[in-house]
Amino acid sequence: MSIKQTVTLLQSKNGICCALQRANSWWSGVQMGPPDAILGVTEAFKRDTNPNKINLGVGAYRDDNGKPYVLPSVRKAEEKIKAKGLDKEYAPISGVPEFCKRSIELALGENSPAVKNGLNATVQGISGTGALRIGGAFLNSFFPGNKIIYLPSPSWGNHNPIFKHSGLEVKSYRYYNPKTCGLDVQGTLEDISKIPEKSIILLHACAHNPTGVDPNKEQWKEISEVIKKRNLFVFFDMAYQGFATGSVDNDAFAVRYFLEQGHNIALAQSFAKNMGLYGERAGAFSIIGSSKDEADRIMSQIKILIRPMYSNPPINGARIVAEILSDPGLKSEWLPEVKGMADRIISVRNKLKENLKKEGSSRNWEHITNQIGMFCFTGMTPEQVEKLVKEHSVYLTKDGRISIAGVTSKNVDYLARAMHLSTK
Ligand code: CBA
Repeated sequence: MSIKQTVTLLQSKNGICCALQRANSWWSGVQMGPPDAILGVTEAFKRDTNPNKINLGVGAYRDDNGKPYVLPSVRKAEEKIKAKGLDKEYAPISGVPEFCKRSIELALGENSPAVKNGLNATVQGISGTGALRIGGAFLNSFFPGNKIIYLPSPSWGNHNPIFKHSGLEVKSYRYYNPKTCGLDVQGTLEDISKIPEKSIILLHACAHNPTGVDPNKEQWKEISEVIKKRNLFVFFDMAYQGFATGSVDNDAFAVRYFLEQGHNIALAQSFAKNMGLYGERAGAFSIIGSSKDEADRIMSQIKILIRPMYSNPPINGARIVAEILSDPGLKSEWLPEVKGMADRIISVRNKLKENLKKEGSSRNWEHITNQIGMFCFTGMTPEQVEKLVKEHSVYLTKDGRISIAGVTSKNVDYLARAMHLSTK
């Protein structure tokens, strides 16, 4: 065998060539990053071999058998779209037009004066995350006040990186009271009243993530008042319309009320949860301007921002949403499906609380049923969370948040026992 042949053999057998390349790599300075605080939980769950394991990390709805749920209205919409034999051409930069129209109508209501007068600049986003990111880019380029966004404390873990990545400065205001596991309304109002005028404030429209704590209508009114006094610009994140109360209209209360009160808002929407379109990445970003002409100018600039980021969005999920929202028959099938998901979550909250009592837990678990939406912020300490994960294979985020949507009538007993054993 010649030397050349031997080297080739060694290269292919032992990967020597690769080893040499690695030693001289451009990337030897790249450090290993930490796993994502939420999606990393799913990775750890998948590695666990315990047959009783439960994944309550990511906010993804499961049916009562713990299986992902594809909504029947979505299946029907897919059939109808297939029958149309549509092409696969690019969408416009701003997305599928019917999707954008129907999304903003769902958020603001079909009779919304803002929609009727064409005050909205609405574009399709890569689900809720992409919609927030477009919003961040627009605000960073054009917001005429302080380029600081104030987030509730705590907020969804991805808000901070999204807005930092957009170039905005990120600060926070008090929101959650760990003593009551409820809203710190005094703290919220006090902190907002101290935010420098002409800054940006982010509000979760409903089903606050991670706390499951929403202001009631009166509290929303107080929040609107103080925000108006401080002349702040409101960015609503509405990732769970329908998931909190089961009604898409009730859940849009805050957004609609703020508009009525004269706030000019930005809005990020997601159809991941309320249509179960997680991987389809269908979302929308809107700015409500003060005239049609202003909305047109805003739209032109948002398109200029989108074009170098991803050119134009994916069409499939947007077509499904448009089909459901524009067909009255399909829409009337979808609405009870959303309510069904919200109701299952509410019933499982009750079961979990009852079972904790049955297990003999002396802790106050009232917040499990007082909180709303996909998540329960349990109030468990990091040590208790670690116990739950290590000793019982119940996976959740380190802050003690559990996705109630992953609890079922089959695993609720096991979960209650595990929570009791980890917290007593
Ligand atoms: N805003 C909020 C408040 C959210 O909770 C989420 C999803 C999004 C974005 C926006 P999407 O881009 O998929 O439309 O959602 N948050 C999670 O449910 C999860 O999907 C969660 O478990 O926190 C995530 O990506 O972290």
